[in-house]
Amino acid sequence: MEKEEIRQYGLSIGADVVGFAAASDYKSERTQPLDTYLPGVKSIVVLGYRGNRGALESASHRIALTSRMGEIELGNNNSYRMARFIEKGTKTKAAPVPVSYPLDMAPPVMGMAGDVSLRHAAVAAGLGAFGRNNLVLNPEFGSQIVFAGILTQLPFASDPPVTDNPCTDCGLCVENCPAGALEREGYTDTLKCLKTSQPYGFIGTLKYFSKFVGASPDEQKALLRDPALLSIYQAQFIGFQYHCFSCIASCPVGSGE
Ligand code: B12
Ligand code: SF4
Ligand code: SF4
Repeated sequence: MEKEEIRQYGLSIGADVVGFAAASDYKSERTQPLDTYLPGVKSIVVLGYRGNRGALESASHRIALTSRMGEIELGNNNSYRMARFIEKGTKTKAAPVPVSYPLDMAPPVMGMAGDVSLRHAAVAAGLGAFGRNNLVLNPEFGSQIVFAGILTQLPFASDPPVTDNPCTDCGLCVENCPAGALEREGYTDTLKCLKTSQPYGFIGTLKYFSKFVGASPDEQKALLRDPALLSIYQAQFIGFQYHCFSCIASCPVGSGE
């Protein structure tokens, strides 16, 4: 099976960009070697899905989140389909990587790294370069793009890297981050980002229940009527709940402006 057959299949099922990385070119210090997940792995097929600009710029985080959930669902669904396509067509093994969740929640990772870093995979597959917002900027879509990956045993060489970084270093992402999580270049303060972007995620849930445990019976009754509990409940069945997309939305690259 040739690269082009896989690329065309990826585009036909809804990916906006498709790239290839040789497993030896995947370099991410904080994640495990790729053969931990697929023995005999030789390459990663990386697919990118652009978000809806209107959703991203919406004043409602629920609208923005709906686009993100679509990207994640389409991404996971298509990675499964792509792995089937490769396995059927080549009699080799292929394994889809989660677009977002599930994550390893045991120490030392504790949900702070994926099994495969899809940003590093996207860079190795020639789909973009790291910008000042620590996201990977695709030359066409900027950082308004979510990545998915499929580990394969096919010996593909990497696609040519993006050598002209689309990031202009304008600093808008840093200025517009409400958490101040991007102040230090090349580093995202993950705790600051998490508290702002997922206020009803794990940290918010822990805060709510810690308050509940220490409260008087009357305070507990009031806490049970707190809208925060409903938001926590909603986040559980959605799977997560992003309230902030500023480091993507504020970036002019790929915005069409
Ligand atoms: C865990 C996670 C988070 C955590 C921790 C983030 C982190 N520091 O890694 C939290 C919850 C904070 C988070 C936040 C966000 N995330 Co997130 N997240 C992930 C996840 C699941 C794993 C990331 C991972 O493995 N990190 C650990 C290792 C790889 O990071 P690291 O080696 O320390 O690298 C960091 C720095 O060192 C730096 N870096 C590393 N190498 C280099 C090289 C250069 C040149 C530079 C400048 C920087 C740099 O970049 C990283 C940023 O902290 C990935 C999906 C996946 N499986 O890859 C999505 C992912 C990274 N997230 C994504 C997005 C979009 C977001 C948010 C915008 C949330 C939102 N509202 O959508 C914010 C952005 C925060 C930001 N600007 O950095 C996208 C990024 C897409 C893109 N175009 O780059 C991903 C790839 C999901 C996807 N499938 O597309 N995320
Ligand atoms: S907002 Fe400006 S500095 Fe930030 S990633 Fe985009 S181009 Fe780079
Ligand atoms: S998602 Fe929001 S809080 Fe997190 S780094 Fe981006 S702008 Fe900052």
